[in-house]
Amino acid sequence: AKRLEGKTVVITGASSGIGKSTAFEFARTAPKNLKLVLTARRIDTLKQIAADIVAEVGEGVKVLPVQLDVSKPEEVKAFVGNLPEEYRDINVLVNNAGLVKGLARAPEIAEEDINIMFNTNVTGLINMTQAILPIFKKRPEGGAGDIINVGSIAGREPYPGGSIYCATKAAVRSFTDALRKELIATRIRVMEIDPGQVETEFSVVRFYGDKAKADAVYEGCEPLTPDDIAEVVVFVAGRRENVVIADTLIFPSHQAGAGILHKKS
Ligand code: NDP
Ligand code: 8X3
Repeated sequence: AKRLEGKTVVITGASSGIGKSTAFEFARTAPKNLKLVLTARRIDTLKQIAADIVAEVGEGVKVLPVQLDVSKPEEVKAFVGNLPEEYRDINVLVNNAGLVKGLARAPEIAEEDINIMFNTNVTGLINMTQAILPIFKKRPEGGAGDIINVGSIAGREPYPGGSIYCATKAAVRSFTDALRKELIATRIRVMEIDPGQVETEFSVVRFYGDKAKADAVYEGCEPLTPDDIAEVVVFVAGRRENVVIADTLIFPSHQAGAGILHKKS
C-alpha cells in the first residue's frame, strides 16, 4: 500500500466491470494519499462511482471523473491538457476500456462492429498510451510509470465467432510486448493482464443489450468476478519498481482455455 501512496492513476473504462472494481481496489489499498482519474463515456455513472469511493474510503483519495471516448482520437489528444494541474503527474495508466460486439463469422461480420472493436480496443489503447507516455518519459532514468494493459485469453487463443475481438486482443499483446522492448532503458513498466471468463457487462454488450443471452453464457459456470482481476491489477502496480510482472493469465478454476469451460450440469 505504501508504494502506491501519492500516485495518480488513470483508468479507462472505469464505469463498469473490471475498470470500476480496479478503481475501488486502488482506493482500498492506498486510502491515504491517492489520486484516481476515472474515465469512460458514461459520465453520470462515473460521478456516482467517484462519490461511492469517497464514501467508502474517505477524503484521502481524490477522485476525478472524466468523460472520455477512447475511440475518438481528438478526445484522447485533448485529455491530458484538459486535466486539472493536480491530476497531470500521472504514474499509472490502466488501459482497460474495451468491448466485444456479436458472435458473427466472416463474411457476415458487420463493418460497424469491426470498426468499433478495433477503434476502442486497439487504436484507443495505443492513443491513450501515446498521450500519457511523454509524462512518464520526463522522469529520471529515462522515465518511470506503469502501463497496465488489459488483454484477454482471446488474444492468445482465437475462437470461431470471435475473430475480430480476438484479433484486437492479439494486437494489444503485440503492441504491449513491443513497447516493453522499446522502453527497456527506462523505469517505465509495461504489463499485461489477460483474464479468462469474468462476469461483467461484457456479454450484455456482446449481445447488444440482450440480458437473457448474456446470462446464458455464465449458466452452469463459476466465472471470475471483476474484483478478482482488480486485485491483480493493483498487485502488479504495487510491486517494487524493479519488478515487472510482464504478463499474467487468469482463469476461474473451471476454465482452461478460450471457451474451454467445465460446466456444472
Ligand atoms: P464491461 O462492459 O463491464 O466494461 C467495459 C468498460 O469499457 C466500461 O466501463 C465502458 O464504459 C468502457 N468502454 C467501452 N467502450 C469505450 C470507449 N469507446 N471509450 C471509453 N470507455 C469505453 O466489461 P469488462 O469489465 O469485462 O471489460 C473490461 C476489459 O476487460 C475489456 O478490455 C475486455 O475486453 C477485457 N476482458 C473482459 C473479459 C470478460 O470475460 N469480461 C475477459 C477478458 C478480457 P462506457 O460504456 O461508459 O464507455
Ligand atoms: C473475453 C474472454 O473468451 O469471452 O475477453 O472472449 S472471451
